[in-house]
Amino acid sequence: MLFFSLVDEASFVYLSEMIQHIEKLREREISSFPVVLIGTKHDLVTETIISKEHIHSFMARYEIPYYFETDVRRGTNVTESFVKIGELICDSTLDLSRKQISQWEQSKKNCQIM
Ligand SMILES: Nc1nc2c(ncn2[C@@H]2O[C@H](COP(=O)(O)OP(=O)(O)O)[C@@H](O)[C@H]2O)c(=O)[nH]1
Ligand SMILES: [Mg+2]
Repeated sequence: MLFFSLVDEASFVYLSEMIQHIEKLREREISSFPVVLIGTKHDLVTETIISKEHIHSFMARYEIPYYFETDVRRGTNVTESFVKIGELICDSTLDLSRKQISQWEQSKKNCQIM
């Protein structure tokens, strides 16, 4: 889960550094590495500090399909964010086990019985 504060531009800038760690994991062929982007403290936003365009271009650049704006005072989108990352983790675990099964099936074909 990648968090930044909607009222702190530096926290959004820092995401570009953080995402590099995820990019390294993605290079290891973990195709569906689960990531959810979260803008926190939505209730404190009085003026736009981080524009929607910046958020969307970050998501597009790093292929992050899910974004939530949370407000812990009201509890807005808190459960939703955790449910979504949970779903993505389940999906990617299933993907990985399917991949492993198919690799195993492949390797069986190369098996020679002497
Ligand atoms: N109003 C409001 N305050 C928040 C929210 N999230 C965190 N805070 C407050 O911000 C302060 C720091 O909280 P923390 O969870 O460490 O968030 P961080 O600032 O992102 O590190 C605490 O006083 C929290 O009560 C939010 O969504 N809305
Ligand atoms: Mg803190």
